[in-house]
Amino acid sequence: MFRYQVMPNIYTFLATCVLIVSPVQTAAPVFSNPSLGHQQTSCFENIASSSSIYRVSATDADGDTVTVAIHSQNPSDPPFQITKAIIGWNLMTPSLTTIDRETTPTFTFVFSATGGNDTVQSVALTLILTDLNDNSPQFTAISYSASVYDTASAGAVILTIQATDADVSPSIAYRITAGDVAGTFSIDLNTGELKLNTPGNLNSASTPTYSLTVQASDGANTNTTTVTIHVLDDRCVPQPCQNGGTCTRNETDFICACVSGWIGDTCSQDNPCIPNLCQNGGTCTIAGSTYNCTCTSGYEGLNCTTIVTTTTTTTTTTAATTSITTPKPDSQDLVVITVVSVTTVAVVITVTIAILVYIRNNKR
Ligand SMILES: [Ca+2]
Ligand SMILES: [Ca+2]
Ligand SMILES: [Ca+2]
Repeated sequence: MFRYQVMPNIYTFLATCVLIVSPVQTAAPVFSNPSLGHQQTSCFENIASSSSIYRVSATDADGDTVTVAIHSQNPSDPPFQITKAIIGWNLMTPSLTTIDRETTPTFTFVFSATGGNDTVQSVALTLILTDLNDNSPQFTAISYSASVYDTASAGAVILTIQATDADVSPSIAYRITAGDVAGTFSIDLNTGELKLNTPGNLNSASTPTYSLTVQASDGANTNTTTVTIHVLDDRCVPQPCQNGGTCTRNETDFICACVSGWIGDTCSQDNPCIPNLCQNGGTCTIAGSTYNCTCTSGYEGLNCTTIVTTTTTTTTTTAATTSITTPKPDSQDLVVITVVSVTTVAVVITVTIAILVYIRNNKR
């Protein structure tokens, strides 16, 4: 409170002035677009660059000039633009490239508005790109290959060919466009299952391979691939396995699984081990067209029927022991043995002569 005395001699004027000092009150800009509850917009992908796709609106109650900018963009690339329009501001697509839904299906923006000394940010705006059918179907392999036996039945699925499409909800149709003049094969329009259509056409000798061209179409765009089909001779037809054997085929050969009692590549050979002729627990082993027995302990012989005796074993052991323990006679021993032997022979001869003389004398 201040008092000023202007004319003290004439009259006293008491003026009371009340000064209230307060900050200047200005209104901040307000966004009307986007606003809470209205935070989504859309546009087609591939729209021309620098196209206006959304109107941003913000006002300032003070009448200050409002400037709008993109505060943030996610993802940040490619960068969108914003330009002043007669009314409001236009969000513009990037100037150097078109936007692709398959690369970035959505963008999110936050705008800023500056009026006077105030700057505010808008609520987030989501831009959704609307799909266009701008991609061709892509096969899951560069080419395909499969085999079919010449005995396969009609309708047999040889392989399934698949293609994908980057666009939303693609509907892909499959067709054979080349390589099947006789209609030997067919392909399911929707699933891509390649099937045998006419089995009678298959001949591994005359037509060992087919090369088909298969097309995938999304209604607007197409792509093709090559499918090679190898026709195989079914080695199990006619049945090569005899005597109830089961045939299993592969691409170049067959294998027979024989029933009990039969062996050989085609189960035509009698199994010499069935019945097992090895007695007393002996093990039978096939040896060509005959067999060998591996006997259990205590048995021997072709069929393990001979009992290995203990005597035989003892004798053998004794002989072996003798052979090992008896020392060889040295030269002195040999002289003694020789003298004894000569003496013995002399005595025998003398006795023999005496007996012969006695017999002769008695005969007389
Ligand atoms: Ca696209
Ligand atoms: Ca698309
Ligand atoms: Ca497509």
